[in-house]
Amino acid sequence: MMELKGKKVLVVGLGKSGLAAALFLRRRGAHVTVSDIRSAEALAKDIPALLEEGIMVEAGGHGLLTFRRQDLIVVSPGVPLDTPELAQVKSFGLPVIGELELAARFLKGKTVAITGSNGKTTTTALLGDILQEAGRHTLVGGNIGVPVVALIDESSDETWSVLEVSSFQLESTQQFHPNIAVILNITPDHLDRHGTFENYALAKERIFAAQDDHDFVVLNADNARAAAAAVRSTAAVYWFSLEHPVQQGAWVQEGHVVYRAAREAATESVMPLSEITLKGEHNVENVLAAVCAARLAQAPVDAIRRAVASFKAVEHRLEYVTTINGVEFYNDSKATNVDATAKAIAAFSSGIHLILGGKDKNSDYTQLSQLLRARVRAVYTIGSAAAKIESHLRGVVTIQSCETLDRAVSAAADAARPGEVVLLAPACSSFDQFENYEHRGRVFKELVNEWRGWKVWQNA
Ligand code: UMA
Repeated sequence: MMELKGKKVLVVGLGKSGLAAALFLRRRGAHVTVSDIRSAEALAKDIPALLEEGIMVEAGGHGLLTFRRQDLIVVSPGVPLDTPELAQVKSFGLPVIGELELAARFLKGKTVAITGSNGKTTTTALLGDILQEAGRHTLVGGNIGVPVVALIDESSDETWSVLEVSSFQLESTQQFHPNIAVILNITPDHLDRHGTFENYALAKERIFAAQDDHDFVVLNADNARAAAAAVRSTAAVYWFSLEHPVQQGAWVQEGHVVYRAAREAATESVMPLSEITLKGEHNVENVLAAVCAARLAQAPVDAIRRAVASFKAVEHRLEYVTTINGVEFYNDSKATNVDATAKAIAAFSSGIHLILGGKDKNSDYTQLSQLLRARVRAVYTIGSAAAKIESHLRGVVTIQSCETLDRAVSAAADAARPGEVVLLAPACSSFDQFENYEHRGRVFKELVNEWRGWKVWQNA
């Protein structure tokens, strides 16, 4: 375990991860400074508590000197590793690690880590429920919203930590060593940070870089880039597939989720697909991945079945909001890339009124064309990506330029007929108009409820 007492540590970024990391490091006796590009006013709510703990705060920018006077630098996931300050200190040989790597060095017990371009939060929450149902002491954290460093004090040798890990977090890992690693899928995302798809995919593969042959990696046999990772893993490879049986792992057979521990082992029936309450084929994939990881963690089949059957969609992930005059409203604000939006569209057969847009991530929206033609009645664009989306999709589908979410909700709700669906699955990040995707999803739900009030008033 790493010695922190008396060490000078700089934490870069004062969001959720930075705050949790700074407090943890201080409690372990380090001399901690936090540096953030946001102004002191913007950080005002956190500064007093930090100063009280004896943590120094640098606000309004990163000073080169602050970076140099340290023994260790811990970066938040949202901070790119190629900033001039980090590049310079790395060239001096100063250790730079991410919050996940720091946490992993202290977290006790066993770890399952789940990554993927889409589905990781749902799968993480689901696996957490399964292990809990199986009677394990379970902790859930990571990209799902609870920094891993905040789990350390609650962990013991008996703990199973289920961690959602992002490419941002994995990029700065060194010894991070999950007992079970899951890659759900790899499709283009975050190209603005990683530059190329291959760089992004290689960051995801770091999830198994420190594993050995006592560990397991669970891969999606139906996703070419995730499956291709198998050759570079030293862990035992397990598979899941919606399309065909796999040698060892989980798949769908005659309307049931089934699992096989090894090629020679018997195939176990885990549960009928009809008991899965989550919507969309992509969620069956998430269930298959969770089942496979849960069996590898030796959770009994009946506990898995109970937990999956009672699992409700996580907020902002194809979350059912309400039905107004026969029109269903779904909030998939977490669909922040093109692939996630494609999956959300595929969950409905037709009659979709789709709200698209936000901050572009260098994405190719033409990839949605086929699905839009087949299932979507109209697209309502919002945010700074609107013009690009409109130019990519011109002639494919009816597009209404709405600029803001409130206008898009009323335009879509006005146009939708009974039996149709209004779907927020924007394919973009939210940072141009909202604090984050959660904020965007909450505003969407409020607007839908206002719309309901308006309709009730009109009909009165
Ligand atoms: N900052 C700097 N310098 C920089 C860049 C940013 O000081 O060069 C500062 C910002 O001013 C801000 C802070 O860094 O004050 C933000 O840090 P952060 O972006 O790492 O945000 P956290 O609040 O710590 O949240 C992070 C994850 N955010 C990102 O990866 C962008 C959260 O995932 C995660 O839930 C949380 O840690 C706990 O683990 C969110 C996310 O959007 C949900 N993730 C991406 C995704 O899912 O697509 C990867």
